Amino acid sequence: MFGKLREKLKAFVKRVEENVEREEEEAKKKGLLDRLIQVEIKEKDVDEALDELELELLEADVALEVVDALREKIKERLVGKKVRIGTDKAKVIEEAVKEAVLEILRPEREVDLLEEIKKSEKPYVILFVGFNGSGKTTTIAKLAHWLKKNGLSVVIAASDTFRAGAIEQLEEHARRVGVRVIKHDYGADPAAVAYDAIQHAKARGIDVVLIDTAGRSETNRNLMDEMRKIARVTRPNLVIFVGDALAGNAIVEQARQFNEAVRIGGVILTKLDADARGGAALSISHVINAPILFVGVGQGYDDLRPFDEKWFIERIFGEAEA
Ligand SMILES: Nc1nc2c(ncn2[C@@H]2O[C@H](COP(=O)(O)OP(=O)(O)O)[C@@H](O)[C@H]2O)c(=O)[nH]1
Ligand SMILES: [Mg+2]
Repeated sequence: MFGKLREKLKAFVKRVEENVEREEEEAKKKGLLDRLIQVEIKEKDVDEALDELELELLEADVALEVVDALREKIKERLVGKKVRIGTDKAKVIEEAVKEAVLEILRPEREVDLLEEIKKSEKPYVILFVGFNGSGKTTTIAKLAHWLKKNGLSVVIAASDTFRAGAIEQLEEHARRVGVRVIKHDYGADPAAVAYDAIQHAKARGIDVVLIDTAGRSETNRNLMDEMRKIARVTRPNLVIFVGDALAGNAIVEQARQFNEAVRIGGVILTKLDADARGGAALSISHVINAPILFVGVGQGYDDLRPFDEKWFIERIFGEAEA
């Protein structure tokens, strides 16, 4: 997981460390070391290393604006920093990089989903959006399972009325996690299905409605228009964008599009168990200004992990192999 990002950031730390060590050597040669107890990290020690890092991050699927922001933040922290002679320079440099990454990841708004659901009027409605194959239906089953484990009742709206087999696939997942599905026939209006599910939940005091949607639309209707209509009819408490981490930078663009149509409040990234790069995870919340709520780390119903920045940082910089 995130192997590439890990490798590149570590390589950057090493390059800067070498430069700072060279500064120390030069000071020694000039006989300055007696009086010197610390070396200062200079702009030239980081600039070239940052140029290289920039390219590598783009290769690792980090979005351009995030690369720029990261560059600024790392530079801000490193240039002018004084490192005591004989201390572990790599550690000091790594700390600066970690802080910069944390700042990129930390959302402006934290969302505590269980808290929000508990304090909201019933039912709490979550609309799931994302392209075909991104993992929406699987993720809905996982989330339903997680919500049930946390003592909440759930109903699912089968609003993907377009893709062949979508309703049966959802019903099978729902059966396995023990949750009811509200459905119409294929070709039905997805907004009407979602509306019925909400009425059903209201009538029975169900806590949460999860709305599954199609990732592609009929040729005569635009996907974004369809999402707008569902949102208009159902007034969801939360719109979750589900993105396939393997699609890399493309999902950042997808999220941007959906975000313009229906304001995204949270992100779930799937298939992180197979993600070699990690750039999308680093980029997405910064770009659309919404937190990553969970990550999918496998195909089982328990393979949904609440996301937090510290866990991500540990995958990147920690001892545990990513
Ligand atoms: N390895 C892995 N596969 C996943 C994950 N989430 C979803 N998938 C798989 O991705 C495929 C598409 O998922 P689906 O839920 O049908 O996507 P949808 O079209 O957005 O509804 C399925 O084969 C899922 O099993 C995950 O976290 N890890
Ligand atoms: Mg689906």
